[in-house]
Amino acid sequence: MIVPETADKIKSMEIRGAGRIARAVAEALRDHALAVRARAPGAFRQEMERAAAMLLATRPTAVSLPNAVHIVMAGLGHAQSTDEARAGVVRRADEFIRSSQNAVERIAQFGASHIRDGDTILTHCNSEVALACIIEAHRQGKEIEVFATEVRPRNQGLITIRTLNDAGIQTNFIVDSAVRSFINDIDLVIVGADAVTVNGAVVNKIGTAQVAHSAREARVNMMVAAETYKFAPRTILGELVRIEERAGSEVLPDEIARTLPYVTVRNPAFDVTPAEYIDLIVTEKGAIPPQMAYIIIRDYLGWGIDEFHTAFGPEGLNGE
Ligand code: RUB
Repeated sequence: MIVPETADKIKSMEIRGAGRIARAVAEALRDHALAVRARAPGAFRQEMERAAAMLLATRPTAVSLPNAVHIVMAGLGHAQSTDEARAGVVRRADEFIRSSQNAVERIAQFGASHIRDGDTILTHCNSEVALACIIEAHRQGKEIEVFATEVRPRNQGLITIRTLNDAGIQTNFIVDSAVRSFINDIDLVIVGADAVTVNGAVVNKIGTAQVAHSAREARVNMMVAAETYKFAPRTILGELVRIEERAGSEVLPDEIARTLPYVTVRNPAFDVTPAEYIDLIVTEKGAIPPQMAYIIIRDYLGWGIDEFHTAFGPEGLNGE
């Protein structure tokens, strides 16, 4: 029952962060393909599509999730037998997971070269790939210091400071609203992304746009670390990225909310930072200005979901 379990863990945020969600989904589809008993290829496909739909319904914003699902499901291809279809899914899932891990490593290298010895870096939320850049710079012997935000309401900042502490990196933990007070001490902001749209806007954890605004005002560079599978192909077709709004109880306990009949708690989990606030997006294909997002979608993801399957080609993710 790996698919319902994975879906529940993504919904409850036990599994969270766009890259980790994408790999968990690929793993769940692979294990499901191995477990499905259906004999006829049609029935097998139906079972896989049901599983994919369950995973897709978990969280709406991180585009890495539908991208991973489409990449893995393309393994079904035009298989003539269940065995062939199963093998296709398993191969695509393994390729995706491997290629996602490689992408994080490559971005860490590229991203670290944008960090100078002596830099103070600010990061918001908990991004595996943003932290990989910071940790790689530290590993290269650069003396760096980090400011990490708390990230209300789910406190992902706690995961970030533990990771930085374990790496032996000097870190300052601040509340989200303290960013403006410290921005003049910062040399570089590094965040991750849940989605990058065709016009180079970056969707990331709520508060990112405020951080970007402060950084722009203080002339501090803002770098986004994002694998190519976080670019949203359907934004080329005019589709908007849906911003998840989570339960108000994450912000204000129900027992208090109940006593305040005129108060509505709003809890959007993500916001949108426009391209003009972002200096650089570091992908595994290299660093690009946000205005080049279209090229990444066109060259590495295909034009839209329909072309998506073929664009990745039989060799797997990004033709690698
Ligand atoms: C996580 C978040 C992260 C991106 C990138 O939000 O906004 O910055 O997903 O993360 P949530 P990564 O905690 O709501 O999932 O670089 O790890 O993919």
